Amino acid sequence: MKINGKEKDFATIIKKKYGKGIAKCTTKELYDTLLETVKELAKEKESNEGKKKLYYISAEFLIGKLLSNNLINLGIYEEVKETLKENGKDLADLEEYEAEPSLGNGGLGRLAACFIDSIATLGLNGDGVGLNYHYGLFKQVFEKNLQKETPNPWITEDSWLNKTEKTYEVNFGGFKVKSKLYDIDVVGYNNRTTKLHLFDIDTVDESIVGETIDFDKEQIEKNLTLFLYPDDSDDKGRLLRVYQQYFMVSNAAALIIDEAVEKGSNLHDLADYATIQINDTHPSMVIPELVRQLQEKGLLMDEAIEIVSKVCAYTNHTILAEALEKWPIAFLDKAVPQLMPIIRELDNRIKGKVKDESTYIIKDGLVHMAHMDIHYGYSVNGVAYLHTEILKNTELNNFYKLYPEKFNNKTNGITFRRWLMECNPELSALITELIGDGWKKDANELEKLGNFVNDDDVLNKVLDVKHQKKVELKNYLKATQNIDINEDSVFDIQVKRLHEYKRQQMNALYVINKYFEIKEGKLPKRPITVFFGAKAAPAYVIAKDIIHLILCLQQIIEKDPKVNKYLKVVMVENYNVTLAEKLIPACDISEQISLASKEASGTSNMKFMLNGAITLGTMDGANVEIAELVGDDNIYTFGESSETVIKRYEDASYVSKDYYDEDEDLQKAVDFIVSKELLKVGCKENLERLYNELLNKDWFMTFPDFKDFVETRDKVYEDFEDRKAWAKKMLINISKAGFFSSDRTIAQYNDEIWKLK
Ligand code: Z15
Repeated sequence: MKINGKEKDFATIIKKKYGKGIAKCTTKELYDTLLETVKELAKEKESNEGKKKLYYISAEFLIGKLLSNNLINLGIYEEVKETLKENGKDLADLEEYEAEPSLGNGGLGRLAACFIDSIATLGLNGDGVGLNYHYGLFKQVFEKNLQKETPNPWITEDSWLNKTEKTYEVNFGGFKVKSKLYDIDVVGYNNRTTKLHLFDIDTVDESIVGETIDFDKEQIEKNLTLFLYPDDSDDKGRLLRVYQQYFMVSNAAALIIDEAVEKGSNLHDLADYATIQINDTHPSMVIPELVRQLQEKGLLMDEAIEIVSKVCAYTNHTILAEALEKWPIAFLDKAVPQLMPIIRELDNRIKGKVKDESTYIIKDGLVHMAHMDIHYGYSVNGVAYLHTEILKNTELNNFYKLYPEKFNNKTNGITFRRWLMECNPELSALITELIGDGWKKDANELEKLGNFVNDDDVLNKVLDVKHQKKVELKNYLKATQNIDINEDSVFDIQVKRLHEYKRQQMNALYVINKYFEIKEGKLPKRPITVFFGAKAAPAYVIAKDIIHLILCLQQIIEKDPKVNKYLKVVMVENYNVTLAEKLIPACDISEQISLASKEASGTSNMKFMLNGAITLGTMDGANVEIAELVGDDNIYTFGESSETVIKRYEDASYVSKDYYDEDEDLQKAVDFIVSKELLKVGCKENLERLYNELLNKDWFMTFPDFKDFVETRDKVYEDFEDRKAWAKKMLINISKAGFFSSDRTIAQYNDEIWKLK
């Protein structure tokens, strides 16, 4: 590898630094040195310095560990791995040593991370802007079959953060703070870099955090960037969150103005220098804040608003009402009083010209952030075809009627560097052996794999790779969580945040049903391992009850000698990006079972498909596009359509009890939640609450889909036994995954929204 133009090898660097060979170094010494080396290498790479720049503002960037990812993108992964191996060291140990920065909750945060990887790789002039949370998301531990949350520090002395000199003053109601900017260099797979800007303040006090994640919410100077708000698609809204969001966007706006002026902007032409992508409503206050800062620089309100409307674009990631932020005026008056007059002005202008009151920004004492984004942004996009259609025709129909030209779709994508090359080098090597390595730069080339669907030798190799990844997962879970797994069982996996709309509870009902079948002597042809991985928001009671149910089932089935040979439930602890990278390549069946219309896109569905898992899913989110691409023979879909579901909500006609009364198997499964057996290992309060919730409400309609789910899933297990036919499905899925590269998504954002050179 080259550093500052000179050829240097890792062994020489180590020798110079520690006066000893690689073999004699500790993991920490090796890791620190590689970190430094990669940082230096990243600095040498060029970034795009074009006139117009994209600022992707997001409250979350779930970047995951960075060492191996950076080595791959720098093109020195193999070289480093080999050098370590020659000296009796394993890169995997260094990977384990690295702390995972959990600066995101789930899909939305991980999407932002994939996007900056693709922005760098495509060589676009675009940066990420967010917050430097000291603890990120909580660490999940299980105790007595319940989720406990503990703090998860990730910033070590030598981290990927580079301290910069940038600092801004941010005013809150009654006090002000000084920001500090930390940058992470994002290395593209193409000799290009870009930056992730994470703002922080010096006064944050980690010592106010104890064993739990509770802390004094009042002392803003001390806690502003301590934690990532741990809710996902279920925003309960809190004052601290407003402080965080304003801190983020005020810094972002100042940075944007600074950089534009530095490049020669007179601010009247700001739209030629900057475009902002607002990631969900969390950064929406950037609209009034940018107006405010432009006024401070001497622009008049009219022009400031006009400019901001040419700069800001909004992405919607959900139709769940509780995730569309609406802040009480009182919150904003207290935290950011300087913004309220501007927001009122923005609202009055709409009230002056738009009749449809449902689109107003301020209603009943609440500020509707998405409404502000749509009126004052130049683009509104959804994240999958179906999702965008639902926005246009249902959820945001009143806005669509006002501004049809603003609405567009950008189906999500994932970076194949992390989600194939890094997590599955074996499959990557097989693909390259078959079609060359053009797919690494152009994911559409994966289509060429279609030529091998009748090649028995290739099909066997595909199965071999899958088997190897299953063995690796088995060993990893044994070493890290002391879990025993049968690698010859079918690996059926549902990993994602715990939310009722994602319906982990329906998966659990399936497990109960299977448990009964086995007890009655109806044995599956092959043992089944059902994996779950999920964190629940700490305040989301029912979600935690569902975790409790799954952990209780795990225990009961484990202890049942009649059943445990055929069925195993594994709820992995602390599901995160690192675990995703181990689970996904090992998966046979990808569970994507959200209630149709509710999952905006999903992105794990794409990662699983890319790694040769077959989807068992509803016609929801991006599953619809997966089905379209692979065809009916290569995906298993079930359940009611989004139209049926939407209608059912509209006429409020759903009564869960009716389904329960009709279906004996369903009844048995639901009743088991409060059976003697379960109450022996679980908590009465949690289990009864969950039981009642399902029986009396079942808001996400698991009962109507239950029968179809059971039948379809059983068919999947049956089909799995025809190994050749299954391998063919796997290969077709991999070959059709190219569309889901985030390089494609980002190219579309650029062509149709940002228009950067
Ligand atoms: C989140 O992870 C998503 C949406 C949200 O509104 C929030 Cl607050 C968090 C997810 C969607 O649930 C998922 O379907 C989508 O794939 C992902 O964003 C990225 O668009």
